Amino acid sequence: MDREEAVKRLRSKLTEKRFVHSVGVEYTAACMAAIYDVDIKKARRAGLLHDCAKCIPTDEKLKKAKKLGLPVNKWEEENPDLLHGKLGAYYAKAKYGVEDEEVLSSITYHTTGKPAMTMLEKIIFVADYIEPNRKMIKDMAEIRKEAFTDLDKAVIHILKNTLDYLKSKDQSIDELTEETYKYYTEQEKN
Ligand code: DGI
Ligand code: FE
Ligand code: FE
Repeated sequence: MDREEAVKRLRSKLTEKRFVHSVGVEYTAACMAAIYDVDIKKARRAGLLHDCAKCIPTDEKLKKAKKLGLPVNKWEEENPDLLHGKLGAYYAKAKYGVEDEEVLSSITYHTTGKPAMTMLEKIIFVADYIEPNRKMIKDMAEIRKEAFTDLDKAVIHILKNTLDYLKSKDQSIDELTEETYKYYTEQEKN
């Protein structure tokens, strides 16, 4: 599917705000791909589509994931919005014709990250957080600079701030978010 067609479909599935965010991630990921020698087309496609399942109502996310036979863990059961990555990858393939496995996995893991991410997976994880339409939350200016100078540092910084935020709100934390943080902080020491 070409971009125009994907955009048309995406517009009908997302709120205006979420669509604008998605295009922001598309272009931010493209810039980062240029810096880090990653395929720009793949970065754009993953960035554009990463939240394609975000606007499905929460309870429907859980129903659809189960119906499709996607694995649902206890954190996702408790907080089905976490499923928009897995569901997004499913729709990217089924409805937007994405076949590239790395694009699909970048969509799957864009919220939690995962240990040993590929460059593209890291780029989508970071671009999602820093794209220009995002609010200036804590450390944003610093994280934006790290994104273009030291990608792993940006990954760790984002995970740290996300974990702090979730803990301050007493929200349950997906094991994978915690594992990703551990993996990258351990790795930084070596
Ligand atoms: O979909 P976006 O808003 O663009 O960004 P996202 O997919 O990174 O989702 C952001 C939200 O996900 C934010 O409110 C923090 C939350 N989040 C990230 N990791 C976890 C999490 N929420 C819970 N409960 N547990 C997590 O491990
Ligand atoms: Fe998301
Ligand atoms: Fe997003």
